[in-house]
Amino acid sequence: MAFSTLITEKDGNIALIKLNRPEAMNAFNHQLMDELTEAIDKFEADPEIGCLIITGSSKAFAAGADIKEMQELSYMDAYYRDFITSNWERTTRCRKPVIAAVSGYALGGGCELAMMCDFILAADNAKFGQPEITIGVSPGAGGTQRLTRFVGKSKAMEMCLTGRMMDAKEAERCGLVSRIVTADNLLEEAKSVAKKIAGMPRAAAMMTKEMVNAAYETPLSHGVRFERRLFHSLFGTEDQQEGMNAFVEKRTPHFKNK
Ligand code: DAK
Repeated sequence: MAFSTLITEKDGNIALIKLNRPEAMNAFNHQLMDELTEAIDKFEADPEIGCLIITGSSKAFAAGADIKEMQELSYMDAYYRDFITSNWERTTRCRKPVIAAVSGYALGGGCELAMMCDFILAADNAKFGQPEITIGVSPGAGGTQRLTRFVGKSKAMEMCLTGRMMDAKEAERCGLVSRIVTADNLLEEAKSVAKKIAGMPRAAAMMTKEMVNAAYETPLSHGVRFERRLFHSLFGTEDQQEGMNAFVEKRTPHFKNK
């Protein structure tokens, strides 16, 4: 599939989606968002793929929505056209695990996209921020909500009200990213983690993703009950039998994603 704002690659059972608008620090225009949606559709439907990675360049994961595209927008345009809403949350609807591999700037919509992924691996040069207020608006793709859930009210409020950027160390300390690797190693490490996830029994991986995500959207007692229901259902899979048999027989399991 040929895209003009993305480079995609299939590597065995994992897929890599690289945002590619170097002239604009990977800022999201309509075309990029449409292509990202199409790429996720394609990889989600591909039965070989068990995990996706979204990444950018070494300089920028993404500097947010394209300000030059937004510049002339009136309220009526934004409202009636449902400005960049139709395809914005595709990442959150992907049922397969998605890793954000962030190097350089992840600002505004870039930070929001990274937070829509299941976890963020950060390069040591990563910088996260919600600077929308400095151009007269506010986060619009979940930044005030997701950042607050990741890092707590005080830090989220400060970042959204001042536009201050957070470096990788601070992001790791406050739980925004799962861990930091050197910029040179980012892609290699992201691929290795993605391969590990893609090698897990598929249903268990997809259901585990659903369970963790439920923690953000339900009271604890509902989340625990939801977890239990899915946990029980995994006993209906061949991979559960294989995994447990292999453990008892002291051999490597051979999962069939069934
Ligand atoms: N949009 C368009 N072009 C951008 C851009 C952006 N967000 N960020 C950078 N560029 C362009 C620059 O204009 C420049 O282009 P030329 O001048 O060369 O033509 C080129 O990329 C290189 O940028 P700089 O020269 O500025 O490079 P520096 O290294 O000096 O600085 C920077 C890098 C990332 C710190 C700086 O470019 C910067 O501050 N960029 C803007 C960051 C920002 O304010 N981001 C927030 C944008 S608002 C929604 C969904 C999403 C959103 C809203 C709603 N819905 C679902 C409703 C999201 C909104 C936003 O993200």
